[in-house]
Amino acid sequence: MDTSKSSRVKPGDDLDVVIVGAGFSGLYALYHVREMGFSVLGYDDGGDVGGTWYWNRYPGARVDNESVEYSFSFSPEVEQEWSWSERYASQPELLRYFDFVANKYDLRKDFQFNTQIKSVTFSESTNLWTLRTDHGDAVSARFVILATGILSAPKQLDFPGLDTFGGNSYYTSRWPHEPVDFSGQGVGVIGTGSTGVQLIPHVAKVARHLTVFQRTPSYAVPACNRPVDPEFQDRVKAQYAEVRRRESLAFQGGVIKNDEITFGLPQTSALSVSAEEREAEYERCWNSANFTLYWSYNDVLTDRAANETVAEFVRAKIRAKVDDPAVAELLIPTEYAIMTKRLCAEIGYYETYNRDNVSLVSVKDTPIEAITHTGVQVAGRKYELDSLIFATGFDAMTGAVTNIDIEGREGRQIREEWATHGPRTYLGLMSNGFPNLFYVSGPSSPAALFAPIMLAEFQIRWIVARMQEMHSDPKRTLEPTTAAEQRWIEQSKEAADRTLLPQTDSWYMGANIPGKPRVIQAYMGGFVNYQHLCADAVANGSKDFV
Ligand code: N01
Repeated sequence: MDTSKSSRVKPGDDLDVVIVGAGFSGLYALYHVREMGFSVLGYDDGGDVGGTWYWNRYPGARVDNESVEYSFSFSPEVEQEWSWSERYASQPELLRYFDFVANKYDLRKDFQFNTQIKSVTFSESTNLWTLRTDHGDAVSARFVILATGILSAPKQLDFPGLDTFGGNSYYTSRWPHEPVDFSGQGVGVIGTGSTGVQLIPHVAKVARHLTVFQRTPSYAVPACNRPVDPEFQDRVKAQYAEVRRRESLAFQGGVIKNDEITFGLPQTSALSVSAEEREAEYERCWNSANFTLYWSYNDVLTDRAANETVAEFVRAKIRAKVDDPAVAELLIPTEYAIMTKRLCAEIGYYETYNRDNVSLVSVKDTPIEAITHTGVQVAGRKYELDSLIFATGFDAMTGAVTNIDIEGREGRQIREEWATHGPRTYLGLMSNGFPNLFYVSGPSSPAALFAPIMLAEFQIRWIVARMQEMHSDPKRTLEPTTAAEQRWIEQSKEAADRTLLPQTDSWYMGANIPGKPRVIQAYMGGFVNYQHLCADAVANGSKDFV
């Protein structure tokens, strides 16, 4: 592979492409765009590559997709040269991986770090976008790729007295780079989603006392992490292209059960088998890989009764792990279907509540009243804390886009257009009124519900192919019609309505952010379908695009 290609950028040049974000999407976008001969610059407000893994460096952070799948497929060299040490890579190992790829292809030289893009404005006279940074400078480009991530804009908090806390405050999504030592401290954690579930056992081991403030309990299953079996890794490497091919044909990503690579959906209903057979299957899933319950039976995400059989299985597991029955009941979700919020992968999470130095405070019926100078106040009681950790989630899917002032044709603003009825995109890739501006893992794409890196690679290839088609004619622009957009919104809703997801308040539905329109934020029709639809969109170009 020729790594010497560099973009042809000189100061003041109009660029072909600007990429926002240096996570896995931005890295591959820059690589691919550069390979195709476009001039390109990338920006990231982080200090280095890594995106989500640059920011979320809290203790216990690790991916919950198999490492051998959560990796780039574009480079057979990287596939062969890199070896994973853990089945579900930890955040430090993931950063080492992205560093390895960035070095191998010299990607950093075309990224500007510690730079936030504040506004992106389209000129109808030049057909160029102007991007302004928080340093006050600007750059112009014909194409913009927003590789800004689905879970990168932290949820804004409005606890009364938030700024009055006199101890140390930590946000998991902006964790310090230097080690944090909680030993001897009274620590509070707000939030028990995937992040809290990973973090809490680590803090409990060192804190003098840990108080967990839980509003909604999560369903968490064993992470089933372990060192990668070298023989298994060799087997994957020997057939990587085939593994990726089969994964791309799977509905919602691949499944590796007990180091067996299996893809595809189960054909059996949970309600069609005996209770004993079902229990045995759930037990096998429970012990094999973190998310295999999703693939146990074909109706666990679509039929409430089938779903309830999984939920009851997990509830019994939680009861068995937690010594104090009253604490166990607080930790057991009863009000929503399992897997309609993202399932959490845990390592020692439930056992943490058996420790003498850990207490659980439910803030469901009695919300946090205030953050005070000395701690947190709930139902009139003051919890004194030295440190307070916020694991409170993200303005998922749309937040990273709407945080930028994006102005398209006729002064149209993305933030305003999405404020009332939710995001409007075609295929999660583009929006009407915003020509030549592309999203990777954008709102209403299968992101969040499919192997993230594979989806990003697919979308970036689609985007770059469109840019190539337009390259020879500088006047050409591309944007979807409003009709195509509307059809996509309806298709995404129909796909979601076939599942139980819309019944639960989750970030999939935008429901974790007060005031955000409650609509499905992701396409649930499966990746195979999605690939066909993206191909059809091109074939129907004259119909779906302006
Ligand atoms: O965020 P979340 P997350 N008062 O939104 C609580 C991915 N991820 O960062 O549910 C009190 O899930 C909130 O309570 P409630 C993964 O896709 C992956 O944990 O709104 N509590 C909830 O408990 C995941 O789904 C990995 O009632 C408040 C928590 O904060 C996604 O990121 C690891 C509150 C937020 O949970 C997001 O996970 C980590 C308030 N005012 C993350 N506001 C892996 O790969 C919020 N909360 C393993």
